This record gives sequence, C-alpha cells and structure tokens, in this order.
Amino acid sequence: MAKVIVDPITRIEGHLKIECEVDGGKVTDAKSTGTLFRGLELILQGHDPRDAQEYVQRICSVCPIAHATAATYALDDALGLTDKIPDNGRIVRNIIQGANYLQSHILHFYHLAALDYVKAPAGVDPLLPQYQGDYRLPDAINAAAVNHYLQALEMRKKAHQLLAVWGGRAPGQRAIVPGGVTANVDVEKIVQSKYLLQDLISFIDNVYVADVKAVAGVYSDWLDIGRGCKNLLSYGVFPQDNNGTRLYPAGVYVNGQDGSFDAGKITEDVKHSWYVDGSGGSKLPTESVITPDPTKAAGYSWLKAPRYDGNVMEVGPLAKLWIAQQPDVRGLGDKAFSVMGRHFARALDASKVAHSLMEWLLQLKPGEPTCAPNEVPKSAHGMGLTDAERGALGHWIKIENYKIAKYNAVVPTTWNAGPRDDSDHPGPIEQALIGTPVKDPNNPIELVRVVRSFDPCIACAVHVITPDRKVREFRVY
Ligand code: NFE
Repeated sequence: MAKVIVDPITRIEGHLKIECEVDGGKVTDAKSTGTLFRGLELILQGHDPRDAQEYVQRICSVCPIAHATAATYALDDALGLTDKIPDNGRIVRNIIQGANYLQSHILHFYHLAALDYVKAPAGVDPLLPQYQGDYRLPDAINAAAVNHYLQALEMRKKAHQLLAVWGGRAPGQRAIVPGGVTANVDVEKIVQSKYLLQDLISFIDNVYVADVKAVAGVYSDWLDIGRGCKNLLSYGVFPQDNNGTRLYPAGVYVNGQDGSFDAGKITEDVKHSWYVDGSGGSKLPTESVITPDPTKAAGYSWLKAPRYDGNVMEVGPLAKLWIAQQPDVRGLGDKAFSVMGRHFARALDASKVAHSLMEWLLQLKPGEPTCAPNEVPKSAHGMGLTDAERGALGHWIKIENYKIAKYNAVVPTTWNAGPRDDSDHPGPIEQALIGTPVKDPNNPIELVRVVRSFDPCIACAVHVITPDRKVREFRVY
C-alpha cells in the first residue's frame, strides 16, 4: 500500500492538500484538507453592515461577485428589501455576476484543468511543467487546444471588461449594494456590453464547448471515474423577479430522488475540523462557532463539513444543471457523476449564462432606477443564497446595535472539499477519489484530474510519501 500526498494541489484556487491510500492500483481511502484558516467572518464583526459586500469580495478574487451577491441578498433580507429591488438593479446584478461566471469557467477549463489532458509543447511556459500522462488527443486537436489557451486569456479579459462596464472595476466590483446597484443604466453601456458579449458567446459555443466535447470523447473512460456522493444541491441563481423565480431553480437530488430545497436543513459539522466543538453536534449556519482549535486531535482540515438534512452533497455546475433538468446532462445518466460530466456541465453552464446575459441586456430600461432606498435597522437577521461559479453559496448575517454582530459564509468548496462529518461520512471530493485508479503513485495525475473536475478554489511543492515514509519533492504542476 502506498500513501500519496499531494500538497498543495496546484492549478486550483486556494490551499488544498489531499492524502490518499493506494492499494492494488486504486485509491482505498482519501482525506481532503483545507490548509488555511480564513477567519474573514471574524473581521466583519463590528463593521457597518453595508460594508459586508465589500469585505467579503476579499475572500477570493475568482468569485468575488458571488460573495458580494450573497452578502447583498443577506442584507436585502435583513433590511426588508427583497421585494423592492428595481428591475434594473436586479438585472445589472445578474449581468455582473454572469460576466464573472464566464471568466471563471473559461479560466477553469483552459488555464487550470485542460493541461491534465492536453500535452504542452516542449519549452512553453507557463504550460510546463505538467504531470506525465496518457495524453491522447489527436495532434491537430491538441495543437488547437494549446492555441485556445492563449485565446482564452483574451476572452477572460473581455469578460472582465464586461463586468467592469457595470461594476466599475474587475475583479472586485463596486456596484452591487443592498437594494440594487449603484450603476446607472444607459444605452452606451448596453451597446458596449453587447459588443463584448458577442465575442464571448462565439468563443464559448464554438471553441469551449467543442473542446470539452472533444476531450470527453477521447477520454471517455473519465465518464466513469470520480462518481462521488451522487447527492446534489443548488440554491438556484440569477433572480428573474422579486418573487423567488431564478434562471436556475433551487433544488436537491438525494439518494436518486429530486426534491425541493429547504434552507432550514443546512447544518455544519466540525468533528474533523480545526474548530472548537462548542456544545457538539451539527449546527445551523446561524449558530455555528468560528473559534479555531488547531491542536484538535480529530481535526484534519480548516474546512467545516456542511450537510443537508444530514446528507453529503456535491455542489457546482453539475448539481445546478442536473437539478434544472438540463437534458444533455440528465441524458448522461450515471456518467454525469464523473470527471468529464463535471467539465461538460460547466461548459454548458457557460453557454446558457452567456446567452442569458444577452437577453438581460435587452431587458434593461435606460434612465430608470437601479436601487431601492434603505436604512440599517438596529437589529435584524438575514440570509443570502446564490449559486457561485463553484456551487451553492450562503451568507448569514446578524445585525445588533446597527453593526455586524455575527457573520457566516458557507461556500461551495466547503461543501465539496470538506472533511468527514460527525458521522464520519467522507466529503464529496473524498468520496470521488475513493476507487480512482492510480497507475503510478509517483505521478498521481489521476488524483488531480478528479480534484480539479470540482474546480476547487493554490501553488508550491508536491510531496509524495512512499510506504517507507520518505518524502520526495517535485516541482509543482
Ligand atoms: Ni474562490 Fe468560490 C466560487 C465561492 S469556491 S472561488 O465559485 O463562493 O468556494
């Protein structure tokens, strides 16, 4: 038996380590460890609630808009604004969040994951170094994909420009606030956005989706690897009105059954997380304690273990499109729950969001209001739920004496990359790793293919520990 540790997992965002036991050429056990304490919720305490959407964007610069969105939804809820958002405000929020979806999904496929399947030409940084692997794309497709790596950088720039038209800057925009947005709507911005979006739609439909299909066709065995827990959760995203209708609906898929979503069933476990247990047991997000305990014996991650009605749940584009009954994803059946299923769902998601962005631009009304006036109450509670690029994202806020008394963000990668829960059930990435074939423990490309398919939100040295516990160091791929 070999113990394989990849720390950090590179070409993802954030700080993640995985530790696998490999026996008979397959992973028999896996542990996923978030190696950095975040603590941003603690920084928020004592601040003006209307600053929350500014602070939380600093959690991550790949998905800052999702955090700003969840924070403002929580504030809309706390300030009694949810049914008062002007159409323009709701639509501009969607446009800013949608633009970030496009840059994030393009980034993930071309600049983070594709090099697990596309052979980089000799001597081309930053495409090299990469793991040794069974790179099997026909030469012409491989060469085109390398070209698309560079084209994708241009496309990310356009998506950021689109975001900045409405958000003032990218990645950390300034427009999304409680009640709507600070941006005004004018014809020039709409025209500029359509111009940028046309190029993005063309790239996503003709290049990104086509490349994912080509890779999935050649690596079709990866439609049977990385199944995971097969329970899915989405909070839904992109409000279409002020009554709760979203472009993608909220929902769950548990033990093979579709179900409706109930926010009251979200809990967090910390038995294996480096946090103080408090009174012990699963906690609602409003009750969970964020007191670090790095010496906890049973702990092995800074991530908590979120659960839905006690179930381990995968979140992300696959969950969202499956729950939305998207026919191409549903049509894959069991194969959707796989490494390639996740890449395919993410590409289809990018296409749907890009086309929806065009529709939203046409719905804007130049000159009309974009924000509802508002006031911070002395005390209130709020919950803001959206689906970030990587899946279900929730923020919970408690206001006391006009200030933030408590804040909690339960983020997509906490759902996907979290550790075992109080019942010792492994998290989604841990489950997806178990059973994965590993040809050479010294070159664990299969493990990073599984982990990267979840698009977790890193960089440095890879340590692979052999049974005699000798640590060897490699350059980072
Ligand atoms: Ni840092 Fe994020 C997204 C959020 S993942 S990328 O999408 O929320 O936890």
